[in-house]
Amino acid sequence: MRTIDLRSDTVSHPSPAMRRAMAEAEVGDDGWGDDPTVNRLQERVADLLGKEAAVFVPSGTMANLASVLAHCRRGEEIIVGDQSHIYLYEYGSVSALGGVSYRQLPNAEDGTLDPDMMEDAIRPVSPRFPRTAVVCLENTHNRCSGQPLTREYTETIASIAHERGAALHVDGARIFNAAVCQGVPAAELVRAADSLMFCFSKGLSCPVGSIVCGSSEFIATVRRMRNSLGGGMRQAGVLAAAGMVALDEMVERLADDHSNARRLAQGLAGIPGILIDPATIHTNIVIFEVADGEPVEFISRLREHGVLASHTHGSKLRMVTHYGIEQQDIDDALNAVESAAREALGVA
Ligand code: TLP
Repeated sequence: MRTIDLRSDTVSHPSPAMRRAMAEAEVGDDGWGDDPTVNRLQERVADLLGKEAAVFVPSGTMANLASVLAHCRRGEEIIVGDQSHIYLYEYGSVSALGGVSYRQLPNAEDGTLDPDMMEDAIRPVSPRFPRTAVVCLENTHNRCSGQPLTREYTETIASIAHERGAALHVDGARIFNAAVCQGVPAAELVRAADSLMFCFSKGLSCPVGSIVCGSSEFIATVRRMRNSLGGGMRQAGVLAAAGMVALDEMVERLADDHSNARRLAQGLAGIPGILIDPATIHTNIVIFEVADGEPVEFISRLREHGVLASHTHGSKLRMVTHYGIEQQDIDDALNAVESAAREALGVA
């Protein structure tokens, strides 16, 4: 039985064209700035996202951490959503390693932060208060069912932040999902942001790598931070080559992941014992609840039926569509959920 792995889009494998490009990549020592493929990828991405410069980093976690460290000095503060990846899943690294504190605001179900609350939360300049150095948004929002943020919303938050002396960073791990689903170029979505990162290793299906974009001065600092975190790489062109292919062939196909996610959500909504509002699913992340069920137990039952899902929090489970998952896999996954629900919940 084939396993249908919907735990994350991080489980996606590189395409045949990526593997070929990786094998043939022109490389050099990136520590010396000599890797031509890394350099080409950085220039291409900066151009594509409408920023002056970009730097290739090993992971999304390091991309966010190096960005925050570049924006903040010790004792300063960042504003994050209480459901954000930076706050929940990045090991407290900005405070552990940077002496930076987190100020959390509640994320609405659509992944936004309330602009008025945000305005109040940015501290006035005072010798007593920590300086609020940066506000962080997440687009799409992982814990909020992959909800995309609009260009207008991002601009509103940016203008409040800038007026009060704070920068705006976008954790755009899945920014191309947000762009494709709204039919807006990614550059438009982040025009107002001072910095952003996105991941090559999620929906874009590369084996490794993320990238940070911003002004040339900011990126020079991020590069130093990356290196100080041990993230400097040598012949990283083998990884950047996959990123180049991803930009050519993996962006537009995200629309297939979105329609598979909608099909999954609609199917789940029809299964007794499963709770989900399919209208909230716009990109590739599907979060649902198992009524009266033990989510962890439900996940092991699903595994017996050949489907892998992940537990997010409370009674919530997550399934993520990605390259390699076809419409038939979605239909098979729905059959598996139906069987697991019947067994686990005693639903007829
Ligand atoms: N998200 C992963 C992990 O939490 C395991 C996932 O499966 O969704 N920002 C956002 C919004 C993310 O979703 C992730 C990873 C990251 C940052 C961090 O990227 P990596 O895993 O490359 O460090």
